[in-house]
Parts: sequence; structure tokens; C-alpha cells
Amino acid sequence: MIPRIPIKETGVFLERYYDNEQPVILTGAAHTSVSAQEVCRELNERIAQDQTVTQRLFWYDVNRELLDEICGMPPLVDQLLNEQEAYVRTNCARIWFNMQGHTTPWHYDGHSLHVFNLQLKGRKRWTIVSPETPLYNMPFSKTCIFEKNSLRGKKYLEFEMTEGEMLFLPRYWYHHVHSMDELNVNVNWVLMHKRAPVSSAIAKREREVLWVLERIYPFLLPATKALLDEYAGSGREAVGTLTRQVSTSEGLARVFREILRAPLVLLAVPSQLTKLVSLRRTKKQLRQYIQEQQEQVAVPELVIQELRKVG
Ligand SMILES: O=C(O)CCC(=O)C(=O)O
Repeated sequence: MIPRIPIKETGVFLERYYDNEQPVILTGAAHTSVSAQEVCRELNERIAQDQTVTQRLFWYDVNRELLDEICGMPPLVDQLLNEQEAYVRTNCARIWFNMQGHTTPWHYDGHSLHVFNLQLKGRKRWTIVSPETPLYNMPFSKTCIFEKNSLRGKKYLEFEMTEGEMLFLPRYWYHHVHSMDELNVNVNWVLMHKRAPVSSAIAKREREVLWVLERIYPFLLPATKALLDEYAGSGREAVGTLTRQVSTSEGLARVFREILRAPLVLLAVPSQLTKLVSLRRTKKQLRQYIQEQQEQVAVPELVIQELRKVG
């Protein structure tokens, strides 16, 4: 069972979970009586007006100020984002609106990011797998090859996140997230700790993959170059902290291991196609839903006041 501790127990959190890169749920992180629909409408208005927002496949990358205005940042997260010990990207916050039935597929977050995930509205069911017992990844990627992974022999946790809870998801933990209520809103703040990652199979793989990419940089596609250039908001400097100790033999062995995975990718084509169809469907439902919401009368001032109480 995943541990839960009150967010005000900062010392316990830092010592037991943050420093050891172990997941935990922090309770009492937010409270708002405003409905999910109103939160969604308000955040959407803000997002539409802000030029710096980047729309991703099913979330938005936003700067922390945008989210500060809406729901405030828990002081604990504020402290960690400001530390000299973290690399922080400009758009270090993310907003997720998901309709019932949406499933975020298996992956771990890129850029060696630690995630603070606050459930503002609705409920989500998470399954997370430790980087010590890896799942099969696409070659050179953080996305999993299969959507149905056997968890036998894996170190994993299953739990539900409810309103006001904040999950600390350490770097490299795989996750698969299912939206349970009609509308679900959660926000993330992300950072890369400068300290060397806690040792695990996936931490090692990430370092080796980056080492290989660094060496073939001129031959990379623009998107992969951008991964290195923008890594954790600090680019090649952040990459360098991870690749420093990788030896040539480890790097070359990684190339072979990743290539050996190619046949599995072919086997996974049907499950990847099903996943894409399902993601397109839930995204379309969400677009329609937001459009309907925007056509209704908004009450932004009330919503902002209520949301400011969060955190
Ligand atoms: O909320 C979700 O559906 C997915 C969240 C996630 O993947 C993340 O926070 O990295």
C-alpha cells in the first residue's frame, strides 16, 4: 500500500521519501468547494489567453505563474522548485483535464523529472512500477511497448487519488493512470534534482541512452536534438550530470540492447493502434465537453476566489 502522510510533515517527507526517491501521497494539499466544471472552465480561459502555454497530447505545459493565480502552489513544492539543487524548466507546471474512461498509457516521465501531482477535482486510479523492476520500453524511449504489462515479479503499487491529495512520483517510476469521475482535473509541478539518481535499472538505462544520443548528436532528428537541448530546462548541462560516469563499453552495450528490442515493437503494433484510437476518442469527447462548458455563463471571480484557498 502506498504511504500517506499529511503535507505539513515536511521533515518526514524530505528525509524518508524525497531523498530516497520513494513515492508517497501527501494529504491535505488542497481544498476547494468549486466544482470540476468551474475549475475546468476557469483554467481553460486562462490557457486560451496565455501565449506561453504549450498544448501536449493530453495535457498543457504552463508556467508556474499561471497556475499560481488559479490554485496557488503548496509551500513545500515552492521550496523545492526554488532550491539551488534543482533544474527547473520555464513551463514547470502541467494541467490535465480528463473525462471518465481516459487512460494515460504506460510510461515514465522524461527529463529525469520528479513530479508533484495534485488532484484538484475528480478521482484517478494509478498503477506505478518501480524503476528497479523495469517494463519493456520502446527502443531509446520512455514509452512502454505493451499496454497490458504483466506485473508479476514487479515492485508496484496501485491506489486511487482523491481531491486534495498530492502524489510525489519520483523520477523513472512507470505509471498508468485511469480517470474515474465524469471530469477529472489534476495539476503537476516538475523538477529535476541535480543530485545523482538513486541507483536502479532504469536510472542506468536513462544515463546510457543519453550518452549514446550525445555521441550521435549531429545525426539526430530535430525532435531528439531538442530533447537534449531542452533537457529538464537546462539542456546539455543537465544531460552532462547524468552521462558523466557512463563508460564507452556501457554505452555500446546499450545500443545493442535497445536494438534487440525491435522485434517486440512489431508484436506490439495492435496494442499501440488500439491505444491511439482510444486516446483520440477521449480527446474528442473532452473537446466537445469544453466547448459546451464555454457556451454556458462563466462565473470567474467566484471561481478564482474559491481556488485561491487551495494550498
Ligand atoms: O493524470 C494522468 O492521467 C497522467 C499523469 C501523468 O502521466 C504525469 O503526471 O506524469
